[in-house]
Amino acid sequence: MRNRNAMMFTMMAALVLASTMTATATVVNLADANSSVIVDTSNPRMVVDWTVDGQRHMAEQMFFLSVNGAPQQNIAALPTAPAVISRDTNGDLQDDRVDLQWAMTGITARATLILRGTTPGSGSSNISELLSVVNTTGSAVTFSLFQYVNFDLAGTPGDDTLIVTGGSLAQQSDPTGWAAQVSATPMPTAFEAGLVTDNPSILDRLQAPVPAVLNNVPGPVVGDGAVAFQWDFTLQDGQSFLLSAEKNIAMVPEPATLVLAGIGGLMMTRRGHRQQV
Ligand SMILES: [Ca+2]
Ligand SMILES: [Ca+2]
Ligand SMILES: [Ca+2]
Repeated sequence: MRNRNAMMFTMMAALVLASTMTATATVVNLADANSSVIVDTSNPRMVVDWTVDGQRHMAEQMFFLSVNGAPQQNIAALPTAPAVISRDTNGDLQDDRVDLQWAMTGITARATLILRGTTPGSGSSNISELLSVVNTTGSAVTFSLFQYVNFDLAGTPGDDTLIVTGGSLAQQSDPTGWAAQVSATPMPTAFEAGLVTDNPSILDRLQAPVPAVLNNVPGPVVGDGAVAFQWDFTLQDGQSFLLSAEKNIAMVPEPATLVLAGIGGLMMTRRGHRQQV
């Protein structure tokens, strides 16, 4: 009888484990015109692919959240699986938007990603992101939110150049003409560009069991670069924080053209932004 109970328990445990794994292993494929994105909510690397006109450009993109000074945690590695909804918002029968929601005790984090591709061959693509954190714990909570983005343009990580300008704009370029840009609002508290081979790297520090602080190192870094932005904020009970980020990929004949255009645009919007360095 005891053996039979033990066997039943083992089978039940296996069933529970199997259903848990099914619930957490969620891969969302977004597609729009010349572009596709893979969001894997069970993978700590989360956004594991962004392909534009047949070229892969993204190695990984993650969010980390620190609550009340505790070490930051990768949102995709939280024990509770997120609610995931993907949908088609422009009637081409391909999902181009995904909404993710993670619930912790008294804290809810939501992320929305919307992919917009363009005509095949144009080399241009955009991801709009909205991220929110809501505090319903009943008391004030301090947060540090980090976004970590690791582009490997054209699938060749070693030949990229990455620079952060103005504290909220990251630009990366590849010698073949591919370029990527990340801009975020509100103004980050801190930022950092670095090589994934740095010891410790930005990701090493985000994954370490101690609170991370980004060092406002703008680069340029040449090689397999990655960038992170940090937002520190306090939410009273019932308050929420909203973050929006725009990511663009473009194929430009001269890589310098986009960088110069980006810097020109930045000069125009720089006034009023406080300096970070
Ligand atoms: Ca669609
Ligand atoms: Ca490259
Ligand atoms: Ca990289």
